[in-house]
Amino acid sequence: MQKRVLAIHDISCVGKCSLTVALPILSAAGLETSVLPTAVLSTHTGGFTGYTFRDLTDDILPIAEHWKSLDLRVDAIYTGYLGSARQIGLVEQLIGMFRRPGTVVLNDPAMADNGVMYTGFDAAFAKGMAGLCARGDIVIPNLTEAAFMLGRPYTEACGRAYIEELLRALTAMGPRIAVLTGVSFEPGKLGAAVYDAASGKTDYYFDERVEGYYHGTGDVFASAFLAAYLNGKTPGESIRAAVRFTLESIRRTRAAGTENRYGVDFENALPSLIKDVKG
Ligand code: PXL
Repeated sequence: MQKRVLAIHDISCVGKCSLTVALPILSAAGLETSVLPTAVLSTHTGGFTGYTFRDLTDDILPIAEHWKSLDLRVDAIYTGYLGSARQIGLVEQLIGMFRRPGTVVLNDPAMADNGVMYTGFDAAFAKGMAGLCARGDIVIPNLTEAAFMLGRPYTEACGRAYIEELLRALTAMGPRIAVLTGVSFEPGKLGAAVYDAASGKTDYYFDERVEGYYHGTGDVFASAFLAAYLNGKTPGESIRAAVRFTLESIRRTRAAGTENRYGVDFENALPSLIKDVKG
């Protein structure tokens, strides 16, 4: 039977990220994707000013209660950018309503990058987000988000020992699988690491590093990881598919010379992702 994912992120109307990335990627991978928008913004908050922001916190429970009346079943719950600190507790409540044995709860604590919190978030939000991620099955932070959730200073230096200790500390919070993005052990190479506490296995996948900051790539990566994982790929295979897909999207964007803040051309990389996750 076709799997259903419930994706809980904002809708940034322009500037590809969050739901405008998660929905097409998961759908293309054969997954039915239901959405719960946490907020509607005219653009995302990175690299734009003057954006509108409609907070949908008060809609979360009424939406969840309607779904409950339909006896809606979900195979995975995927959370990303949340619109307010109050949403954290409400999303936890919603997960409690829809989680059954076997439901995969994946949390991307989309709140920070390059050592700084995104506009509008603070240390208290990071603490709340850590509480949400502690209850999930899979957590996918970048190095900044991982450090902030664990209450540690952010450091760019990341040797193998540091990464593996961070992965273990993340799974010690609760989730079975921790994925770290933005991992690099040598110049010119960038990738991801994954640790599965159930098997005790750590996997890495590295590819070419493209210089520059490409907006929305955390969401592209996490959506591709989930697409691969729910299609039966192992955690190691899923980070490989996600790194390759993110890199191809970035390469296409660089070649086209598009402004980074509008997001990456993941659409034209979808055929390769499908080959990787369905193959
Ligand atoms: O991709 C992360 C993200 C999602 N949603 C909104 C954002 C950001 C990052 O800045 O601003 C609204």
